[in-house]
Amino acid sequence: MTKHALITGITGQDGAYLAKLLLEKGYRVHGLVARRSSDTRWRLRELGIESDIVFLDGDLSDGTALQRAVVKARPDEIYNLAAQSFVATSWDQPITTGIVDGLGVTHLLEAIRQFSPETRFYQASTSEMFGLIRADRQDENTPFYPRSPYGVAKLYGHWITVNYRESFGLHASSGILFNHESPLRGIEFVTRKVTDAAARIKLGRQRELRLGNIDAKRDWGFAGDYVEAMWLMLQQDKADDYVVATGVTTTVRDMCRIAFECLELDYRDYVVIDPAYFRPAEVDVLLGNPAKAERVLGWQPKTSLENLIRMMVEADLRRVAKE
Ligand code: NAP
Ligand code: F7E
Repeated sequence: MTKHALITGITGQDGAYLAKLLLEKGYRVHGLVARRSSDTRWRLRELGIESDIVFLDGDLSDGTALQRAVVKARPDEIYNLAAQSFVATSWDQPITTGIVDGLGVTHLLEAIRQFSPETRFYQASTSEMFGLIRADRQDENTPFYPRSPYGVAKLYGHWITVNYRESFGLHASSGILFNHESPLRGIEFVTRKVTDAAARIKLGRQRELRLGNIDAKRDWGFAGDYVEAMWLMLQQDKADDYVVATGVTTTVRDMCRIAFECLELDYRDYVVIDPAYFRPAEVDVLLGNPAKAERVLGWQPKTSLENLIRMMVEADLRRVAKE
C-alpha cells in the first residue's frame, strides 16, 4: 500500500529535501503551499521533483484550509515544517510569527484530532527554544529559555504537540533540530549569506560582506541528513521528542574563515561588522547532544561542517557564474 504524506512548508529548504526523501521511499507526497504573488517552487525544481508533488492550497493561519487539506490528502503522516523561520524578522513581525509558528500548530493538530486521528504528526521544533542556555550541551531534558518571538512561538508549538499527544493519544513527535544548512538555504541565513558573498567576491561581483555578531556559536549540520531523522521519528511505535544535532559548535567567524578559504581568500579582508545585523537579544551559543536520536532512531549526522560549507560554496560559485 502506498503511504501518503502531507508536508507543510514544502517550498522551504527542509520541505524540499524531505519531499525528495519520501518520494524515494515510494510515498505519495502532498505539499501545502501558501498563496504568494511570485514563484516559490524553485527548490523543488532544483531537486527535479516539482511534477511529482500534489499541491494543496493553504496557510497555517487558516484552520479551515488545513482541515480541507487533511481531509483531501488523507495522509498517513504529516510533517509540519511551515513557519516564519527567520529569527531576526520575528522582532519585526511578532504577531505573524506567533500566529503561524505557534497557533498554526494547534490548527493542524485540531484538524488531525477531528478528521484523521490515526495520522502521525511531526512538529519542526528548534534549538532556539534553548536560547539562553541552561546546560553546556542541550538535550531533551534541558530547560527552555527562548530569546526571540520566534523562539517563544516555537515553544508554544512544541508544548501543544506534547499536550495533544498526552491529552488525545495522537502519534505526535517533536524534533528539536539544531541549525541545518544546504545549498537550498535561504540567502538571509548567515551560512548562505557568507557562501554567496564569498562566491561573489571571488568572481568580482561584490567587494565586502557586512555581518553582525560573528562571535555567536552554532551547532551546524546538513539539512539532507536532518530530514532522515524527521522520517525516522514517525516510524517509531511510540511518539516522542528528539534533539537532532552534530554535537560540534563553531563560531560564525570560523564558519566564514572556512568558506573564504575554500576559494583561497582571507575573510578578514572582506568582512565588515555592521550593527544593523545585531539582534535585540542574542543566542550566544548552541551545542546539541543527539545521544537519544542515535540510540533510539539509529540516526547520526553524515556530513562534516567543512564538507557542508564546501558544498554550499561550490553551488554558489556555479550559480553566481551563470548570472
Ligand atoms: P524555510 O526554508 O524558511 O521554509 C519555511 C516554509 O514555510 C516555506 O515553505 C514557506 O512558504 C512556509 N510558510 C511560511 N509561512 C507560512 C504560512 N503562513 N502558511 C503556510 N506556509 C508557510 O525553513 P526551513 O529551514 O526549511 O525550516 C523548516 C522548519 O524547521 C521551520 O518550521 C523552521 O522554523 C524549523 N527549523 C529550522 C531549522 C533550520 O536550521 N533550518 C532548525 C530548527 C527548526 P513560502 O516558500 O511560500 O515562503
Ligand atoms: O543566524 C549570527 C546571528 O540567521 C545564526 C533558523 O533556521 O536556526 C536558524 O536560526 C547566527 C546568529 O540562524 C549575521 O546573530 C551574525 O547568532 O543563520 P541565522 P539562527 O538565528 O540561528 C534555528 C535553529 C532556527 O530554528 C531558525 O529557524 O549568526 N549572525 N551576522 C548573523 N545572522 C544573519 N542571519 N545575518 C548576519 O549578517
